[in-house]
Amino acid sequence: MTQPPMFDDPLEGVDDEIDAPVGGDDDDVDAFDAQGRTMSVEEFLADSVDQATPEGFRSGFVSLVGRPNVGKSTLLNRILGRKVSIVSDKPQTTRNQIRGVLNRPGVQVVFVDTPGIHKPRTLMGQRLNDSAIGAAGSVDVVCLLVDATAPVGRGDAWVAERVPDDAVVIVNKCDLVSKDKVLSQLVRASEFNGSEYFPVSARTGEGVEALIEHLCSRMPPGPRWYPADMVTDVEEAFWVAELVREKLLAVTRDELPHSIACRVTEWAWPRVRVEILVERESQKGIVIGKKGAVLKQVGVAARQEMPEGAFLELHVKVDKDWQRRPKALDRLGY
Ligand SMILES: Nc1nc2c(ncn2[C@@H]2O[C@H](COP(=O)(O)OP(=O)(O)OP(=O)(O)O)[C@@H](O)[C@H]2O)c(=O)[nH]1
Ligand SMILES: [Mg+2]
Repeated sequence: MTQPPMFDDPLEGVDDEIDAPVGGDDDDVDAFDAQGRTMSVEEFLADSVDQATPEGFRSGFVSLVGRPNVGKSTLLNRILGRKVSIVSDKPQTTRNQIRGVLNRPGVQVVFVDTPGIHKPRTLMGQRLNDSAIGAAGSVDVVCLLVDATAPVGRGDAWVAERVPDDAVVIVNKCDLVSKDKVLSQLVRASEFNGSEYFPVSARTGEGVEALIEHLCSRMPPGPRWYPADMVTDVEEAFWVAELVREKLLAVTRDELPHSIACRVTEWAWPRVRVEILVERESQKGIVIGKKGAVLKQVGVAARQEMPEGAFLELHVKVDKDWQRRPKALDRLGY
């Protein structure tokens, strides 16, 4: 589950020390294009050349939507058996539509992981919501996830109002609660638009195969959108920046996780330079840590999930209030 899916034949690395400079520099290197922005399903379809549908082949798009932290990304990774979307216990981890491809005999399902839908407080929050709601409108099946451990409430209902009647309602994290609790959550969730209800655990995999089989059965006739060996279309540079952000989310708390953005500013494999943006000067020190300890820990953890030999350079930079600035968000692909 931890191997990044998209690196082919990584070159032998020359350095095995991680370089985690403590001082953020202020040079304004613009990250190159290959990251951040992921196409919406509509854009993808508009961009695709017409493809022939092999006799009897079926395919389609399935989006995973729900409030933040319900386990959408964990479920996507579980379905694919590969990690293609980062996960954390902080809300709003996912900030883009992330596509992952499942191939089964005679059928291809393109899953779309989406940002958690929430009450936005910043322009970024608004954009994340728009992106997630957009992904609920342009796919063959919408999966609405709710958390088995939290009260099914107004936030879930708000999301449910925005999904089609034939959505699949998924109660996730069933490993954490009793069977009775699962039942009562299913009853609560049955108030939502839903054609089917699945209790699952994305963590243990329980119930996931039944869900996959159901989703495969709902795919209409269609072409193979992606080659059979492709698990995701996420770009390498985007993925490395995401990995760094995931490791940062694991060690930060309160408002800081929301204030962090990562982007690759240089890719000369095996040397990769990732810039970590924070919103305020005071946050810079926290991300760097005492004598660079936090940055170093983050770099080591991220590198463990990259091909061997990667040389990661992490830099921290203040980009004041980037979450509220349209241009900054555009640049980051949010
Ligand atoms: N015990 C348990 N924990 C889970 C399960 N699914 C997800 N989690 C945990 O729930 C937290 C949130 O998981 P994510 O997959 O990041 O949730 P998300 O819905 O993608 O969140 P956003 O991207 O922020 O919207 C993480 O700590 C996961 O490890 C599950 O089935 N069981
Ligand atoms: Mg997520």
